[in-house]
Amino acid sequence: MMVLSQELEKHYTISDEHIEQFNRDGHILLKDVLSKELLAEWGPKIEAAVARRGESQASVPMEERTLYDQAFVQITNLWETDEELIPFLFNKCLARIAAELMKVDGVRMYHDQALFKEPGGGFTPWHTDQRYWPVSSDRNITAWIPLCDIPLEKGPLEFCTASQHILENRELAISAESEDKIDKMVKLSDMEKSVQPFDLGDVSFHFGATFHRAGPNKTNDMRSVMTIIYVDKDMRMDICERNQGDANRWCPGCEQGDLMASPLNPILWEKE
Ligand SMILES: O=C(O)CCC(=O)C(=O)O
Repeated sequence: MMVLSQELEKHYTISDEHIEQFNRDGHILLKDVLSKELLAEWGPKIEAAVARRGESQASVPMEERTLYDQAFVQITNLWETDEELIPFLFNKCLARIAAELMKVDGVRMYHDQALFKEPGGGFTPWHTDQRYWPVSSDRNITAWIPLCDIPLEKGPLEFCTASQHILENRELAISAESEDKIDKMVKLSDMEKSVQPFDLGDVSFHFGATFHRAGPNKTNDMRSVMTIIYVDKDMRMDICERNQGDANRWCPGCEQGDLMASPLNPILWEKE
């Protein structure tokens, strides 16, 4: 039996079919990537860090919040504030999967974020992530890591399959407008919407360019999810007005055209 700390370094084998599916559909759900035992160890540590940093956001009553803040308590870069989480957040296992799915030789940390949808929390509007990010290529990816089982009524991630190439509506910020316009676009297109429950241990990956959303949390329990966002290790900065805030925050000191290699963007896995 594998020692738990070794599991974070393990090689989870993905097949050529997985890679093809991911690059065709723009998303993939991989089963049993992390063990329930490992998540039983790390989940409570992440939850404790989120409770410490998310207190003020969570204390505002749901009906007084913006649509965005109803969707989740969002706590970013736990690795910077909670050093004990670094072994989990910098793990080689997920970083290697991210690199292999994107067909690149290595990946860097862009940032991490906890996305906890509270009991009664609202839906996450349709959007693309890349709208916010100062990236010069499409080789950027999110690992969405549930810390609990997520049945359909708890708001699992939903994707518009093969939408990573659609240009329409991709500039929209997360809002009622993005939900409305993208929903209409998806319904009028022949693209499929994909949503499925997650079991603890499953991890999904999506390109930053893929349209996605999540339903509300209709249960009485927290939908606790950790995410890690990776970019190709050779990613260069492409800064514009829309992503200047993210560029300053996640890649301090990097200018237009620079390698995305600030002290906040260590390489987490690369081919030997
Ligand atoms: O967790 C959610 O509700 C949305 C997640 C998301 O948009 C993302 O991870 O890119």
